[in-house]
Amino acid sequence: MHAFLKKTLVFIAASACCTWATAQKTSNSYAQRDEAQAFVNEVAAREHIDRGWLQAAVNQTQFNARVQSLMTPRTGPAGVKNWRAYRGRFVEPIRIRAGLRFWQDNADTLARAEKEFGVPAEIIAGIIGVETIYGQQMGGFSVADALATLAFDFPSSHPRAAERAAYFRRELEQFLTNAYLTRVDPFAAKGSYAGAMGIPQFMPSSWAAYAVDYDGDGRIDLFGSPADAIGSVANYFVGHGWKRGLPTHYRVQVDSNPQQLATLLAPDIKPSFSAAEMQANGAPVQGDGAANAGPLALIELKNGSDATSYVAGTQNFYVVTRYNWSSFYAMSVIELGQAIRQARSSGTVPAAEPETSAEVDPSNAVAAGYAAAWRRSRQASPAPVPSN
Ligand SMILES: [Ca+2]
Repeated sequence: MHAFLKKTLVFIAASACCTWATAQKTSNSYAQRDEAQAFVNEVAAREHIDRGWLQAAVNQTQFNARVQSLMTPRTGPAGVKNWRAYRGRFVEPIRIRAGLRFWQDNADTLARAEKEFGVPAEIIAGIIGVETIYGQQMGGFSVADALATLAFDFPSSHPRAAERAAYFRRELEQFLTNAYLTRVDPFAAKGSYAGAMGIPQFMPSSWAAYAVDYDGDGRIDLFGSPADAIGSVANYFVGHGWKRGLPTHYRVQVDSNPQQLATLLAPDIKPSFSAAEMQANGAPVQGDGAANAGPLALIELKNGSDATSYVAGTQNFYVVTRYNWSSFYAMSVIELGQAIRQARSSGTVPAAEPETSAEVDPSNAVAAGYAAAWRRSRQASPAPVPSN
């Protein structure tokens, strides 16, 4: 049966007997949804994309219940935050070995990016390792369907549902615009359930703003070109304020009283204190950090029932969190990159057997997906949300 006729018949049959909600369940297409058609009218009015093409593309998008479910906040008590457990999922032998290979295969490009953008190779390698294990796990969701689902059916139980839906409508518009302008089939793109794509898991807006052709073949390919991924990650960091030569963090000794600690933790991951102010609040920064000129943040890394770890994060630590607004995420990126660099310089390759089952345990895959989702939801939002 012709697809349009089939959809129409399903729609009519459902409307005849039941509510609209039933019709939604019967047909997953957005072709008859008011929100989707309003989106077409709104985007077409901006005239950077042909209306007929846009209409056809939006009409082909389908609701994906799994995308909606994965984005739905879980109920129940939050688990105890544990930095060491989180770290163990990312700074582990499988990722370090894959990172060594990636660095070896792309050493010239990483060195060029470090020189041109000022972003260390180990930070770039850390990001790409945490995101996709160097392109091994780029996601299998239809990006068009995922973005349409989150634009038109964002889970209403989310505390910022309206804001998030608006964000995903903008991402859907950008995704379709990118596809239209580059003449690619929007339904060929696969990615995370939040619509992040390729080796560095870029959202469409990041792709449009920061992706670069870094292998010089005249096109940007974040799915197939490690060089384009490397240049794009470095450019993303520069675009978010990366400072060449500045460490991401320093060691800090914390002897603060509860009031001082509350003062230092109030701005969360936003660098807000001079080294002198840190010291005055009972948290002297160690080593070179004592002479750091820029603002610092006291980064709290809870370890379950064990003693909390702290570091003094710089502007560059904050920039890493622009990829994912989470101190756990940023520290994992930094420490994975360090582990790869150390293995590379010492020639010590970690054992093949992982210490954890991060790569085979589906619950960890979901957790990693959540980390990515939080990144997306935080990336576009200035509203403060708790970090890990
Ligand atoms: Ca390229």
